[in-house]
Amino acid sequence: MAKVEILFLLLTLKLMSLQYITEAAEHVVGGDSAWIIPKKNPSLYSSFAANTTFRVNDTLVFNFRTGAHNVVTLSQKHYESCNVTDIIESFDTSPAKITLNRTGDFYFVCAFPSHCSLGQKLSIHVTAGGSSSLTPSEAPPHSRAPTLPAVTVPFLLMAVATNLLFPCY
Ligand SMILES: [Cu+2]
Repeated sequence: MAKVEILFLLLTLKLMSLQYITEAAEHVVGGDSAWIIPKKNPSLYSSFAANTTFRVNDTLVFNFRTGAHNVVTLSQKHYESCNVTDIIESFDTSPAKITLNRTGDFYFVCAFPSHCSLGQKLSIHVTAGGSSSLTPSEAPPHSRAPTLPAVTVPFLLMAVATNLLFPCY
């Protein structure tokens, strides 16, 4: 009886870890500082970008005072020069939740006058989704959560069975 319980527990734990790996993450831009002019810490957003791994289908959350700031996406060229006359997309209501729907670079700034040049800007690089332990060739492009359990459950059962066959007697 104990073995059945252990098996159930192991299976549950492995499925939970699997779900954790494939689930898209939500990144709060700037953490507790939110989306502001980073006067006290000019490198706030560049360090946030450097210390975070962004994957396809992850979401960026910009928290700010609606009407005092906004979030717009720009081309790289306009991002570098804080040129907010050629906006790709604009998000004016907080919290602005933006899903990273592709790999590559994204450029966000606040379009309020001089906020971008005062450091309210964020550039990120988005990599392909999935577990970091898989190389790109091992990870099929459509291996998102709905299909992955069907493929891996037999494998997990084998792994659990192996655990039971070779216990520490
Ligand atoms: Cu602003």
